[in-house]
Amino acid sequence: MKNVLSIVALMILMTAVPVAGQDPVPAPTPAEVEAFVAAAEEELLELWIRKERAAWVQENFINLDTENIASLAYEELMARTAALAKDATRFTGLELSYDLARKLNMIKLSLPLAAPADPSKQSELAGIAASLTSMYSTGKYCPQGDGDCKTLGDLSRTMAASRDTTELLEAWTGWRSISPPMRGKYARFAELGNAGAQELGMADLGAMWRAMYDMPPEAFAAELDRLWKQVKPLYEALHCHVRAELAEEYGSDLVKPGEPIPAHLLGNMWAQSWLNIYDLVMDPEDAGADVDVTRILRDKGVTEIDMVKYGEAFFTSLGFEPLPASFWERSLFSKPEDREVVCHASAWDIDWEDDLRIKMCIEINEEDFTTVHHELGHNFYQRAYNIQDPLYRNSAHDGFHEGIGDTVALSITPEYLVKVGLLDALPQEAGDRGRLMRHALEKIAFLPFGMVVDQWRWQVFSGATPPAEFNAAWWELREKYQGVKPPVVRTEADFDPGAKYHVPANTPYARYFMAQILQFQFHRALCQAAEFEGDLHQCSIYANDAAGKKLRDMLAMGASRAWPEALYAVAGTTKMDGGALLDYFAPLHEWLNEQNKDRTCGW
Ligand code: X8Z
Ligand code: ZN
Repeated sequence: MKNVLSIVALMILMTAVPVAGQDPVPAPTPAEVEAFVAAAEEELLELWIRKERAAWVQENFINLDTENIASLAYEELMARTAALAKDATRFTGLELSYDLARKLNMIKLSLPLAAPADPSKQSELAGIAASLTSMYSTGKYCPQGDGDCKTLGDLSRTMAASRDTTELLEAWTGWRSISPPMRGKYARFAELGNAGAQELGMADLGAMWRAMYDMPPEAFAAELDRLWKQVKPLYEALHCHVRAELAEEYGSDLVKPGEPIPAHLLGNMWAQSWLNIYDLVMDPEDAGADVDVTRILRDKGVTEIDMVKYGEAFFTSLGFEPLPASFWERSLFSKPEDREVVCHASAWDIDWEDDLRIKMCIEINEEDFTTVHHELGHNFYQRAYNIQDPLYRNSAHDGFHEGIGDTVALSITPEYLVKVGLLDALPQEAGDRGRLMRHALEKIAFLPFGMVVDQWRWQVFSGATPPAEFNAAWWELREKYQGVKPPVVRTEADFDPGAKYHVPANTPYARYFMAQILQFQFHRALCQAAEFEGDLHQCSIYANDAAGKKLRDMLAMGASRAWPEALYAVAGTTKMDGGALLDYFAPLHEWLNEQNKDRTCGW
């Protein structure tokens, strides 16, 4: 500390030393830094709100004009953010309070994209960003030209329900017909985004994303590797079992032992959740009490809005205030027939205070019931931290934001369903392997995909993967991490990463991997606070005051402290750890190992 002080004192002295013919430039005072940060926060807040309104309209009414308006708002925000971040370098080396130093750093990292100073490049970059989102969201597969076109929703329903490999293959390749036109734009996007990040002193845009975690970028990459290694044996056990069951269904000519699984057979467009092939991988005799939430919702006649009401009621049972009336008036819950919208689910806080909304094309099924809770988790987090200064109105890190609603959804147990009247009585059968398997197909299957998306983008942004290798690099990673392979030959005429929302939308993805790990840590800690005794997967924190208070306190911290402190507040540890997830799935893991004992696993 002493050294730092003397270096700082020296620097202040040096800047104040008069140079012949020049006026001395006095070092900024702490009061000046404070005034700079306050003004920056005020300005940014206004620009965030303006950009958010424009984006809301664009995503609810996609057309050329709304795209233009949204692009302009984003351009302005990017330009001012970069200018403020550069201006803030004047204060580098000064001894500052914790909050001032933290906020100055946050200005630089407040967006997932940085624009270069050149205004023509700023507008080009904002324009590409807006058009990529629109291309994805209006993308359709039109087998006979323009006539009978299929949306992502249509194709996803085929991926989920069909067991006909010809149909599955057509849906899979059909959706990927939307992304080749994005390829050139994406290459330029990476170039411009990198230039912007470099002007802010980062190695590239990927390094800028990795700098958002209160640790050096390299340490963050190592953290992810560490966590992935921790949970990988469970993924491999699930993969092994699922591959064997798929070989039973489709034959071992198509699903070969010891090889990656063809990606069109897993019930999901990106093979990121395998919930939809539950019936193929779990025999009813092995399942025990299997609670099929999709069937329950449909049998009970639950509507889209009812699903959201159940979600809200869970949060209010934990002591959160109900959602404001404006949430119900302004949200989008169902896919409109008359216009193009971004159907990919999202949560909004338009005024950074309490103008909360979700935008989602809800379908009545278990996956969307979980997603409703996921989105509401964002909204309740947003409102909890609205007491903070603008730069602190964010989650501890982005994995926290993604993990809160999922944590709550882990408490959707059979006991909970009985309590809220969705289930008439607890199932009679012993054991609940079926429910654990459903969760594993959603959450364990997801883990390697959660790694792949940003491993790919980091390589692209660093230049390790040039445009000529975009698609090959994508499939190398998909095979390495997920053990899946494309069902037909792919070439560099394809651009398969562009067929996943977060790539054209430029949403970082490592957050979802971390959320899968963190939600089990949160769940275990909150169940401990609730003094629950028993298997972790049977715990529900519904209506528990102690768990609710713990959760509310952490959410209210926002981004005001480094994330390990927020984690400590809820889980009593400063490290992300896959142990809770392994704990939760331990009974299933054991069963999978038993099933796999005479099988050859791996790929
Ligand atoms: O994008 C989402 C949310 C919105 S933040 C619906 N998720 C990822 C995805 O769909 O790929 C949630 C799980 C992973
Ligand atoms: Zn989310």
